[in-house]
Amino acid sequence: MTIAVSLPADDKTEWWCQMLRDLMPDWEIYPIDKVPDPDAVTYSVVWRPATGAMTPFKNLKAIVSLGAGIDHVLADKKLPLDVPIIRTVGTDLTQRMKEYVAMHVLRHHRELPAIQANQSRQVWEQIIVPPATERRIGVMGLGNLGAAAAELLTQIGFQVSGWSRSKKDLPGIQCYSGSEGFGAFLDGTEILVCLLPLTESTRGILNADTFNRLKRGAAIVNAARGQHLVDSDLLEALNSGQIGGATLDVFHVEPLPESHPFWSNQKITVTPHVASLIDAPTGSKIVAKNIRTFEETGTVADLADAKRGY
Ligand code: NDP
Ligand code: OXD
Repeated sequence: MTIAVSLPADDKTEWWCQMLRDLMPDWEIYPIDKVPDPDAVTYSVVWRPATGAMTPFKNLKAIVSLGAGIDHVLADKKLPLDVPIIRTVGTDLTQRMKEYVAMHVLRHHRELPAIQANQSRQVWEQIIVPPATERRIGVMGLGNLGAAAAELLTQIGFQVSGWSRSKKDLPGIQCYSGSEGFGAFLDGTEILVCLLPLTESTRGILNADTFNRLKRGAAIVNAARGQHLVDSDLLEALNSGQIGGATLDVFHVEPLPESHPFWSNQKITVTPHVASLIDAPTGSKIVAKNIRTFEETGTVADLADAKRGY
């Protein structure tokens, strides 16, 4: 009945431990480096655990990812692959992502970066944009987050296409699937939103070939993982004008290094992996519920598939 908690920052680890202790008084909950008896650990709760961090725990029943993505767990090549991984998802996470996507799609749609640049030079230029009903948005990934964001975009009035691994049928959304549907999905897209999980099939998917199929001047919103994007291809596409602007929330290295060219590129908006952060008070309730349910039934709805990678 012991839970080991591991986040990159000690203060955050302690914060999550305290939240979980309040909700699970019958459990022993320790920061991973303070666990007194590794054999007693049956669950670990982790965000970006160190390589080999799970190795001492021989009796793990499940690993809880403190996030929707599990790539940060699978990145550990010493991970015991037979241990189930539970995702931490929920209405808060979805709501926050919907807000982020709507805000940045609307920003690109209404040319706000150009208007702000004009303001800084005291230029009064009325930029006329088409109504949302004439703007084509493509959402990559139609899971919890992508489907919800795509639905909200249709409610605003955009023409929305979505792309997933398996075929979907979502009201008001033109759905494409698989590698065979990718080209048609991209053709004519003016704002491309990435909400894919990071897997070997999706790594580097935001690359020059993808950009070249979009409408000239298209915008990119990447709120998924930095490794989806080929950074140099984006910089080139921004220089050539094939891509008009980008909003990036996630990066190959986080925090984004000071010397990275994205910081100073006028066509890029950098946000510090905040599209949809789970806060400990809300997230700990989901984690506690999932651990209890898993303990009682041996499964939960939010189980990831490690073989599939998400
Ligand atoms: P889900 O697992 O619910 O959905 C993933 C979607 O991607 C599914 O529709 C899936 O298809 C599709 N997909 C997976 N692989 C492929 C592929 N090879 N080709 C086409 N489609 C594919 O994930 P979530 O919506 O919960 O989260 C998505 C990602 O968002 C997370 O993995 C994480 O990386 C990122 N994220 C970022 C946050 C941030 O703050 N920036 C916050 C939370 C998440 P199918 O439906 O057929 O399985
Ligand atoms: C997640 C994230 O995967 O915050 O939940 O990136």
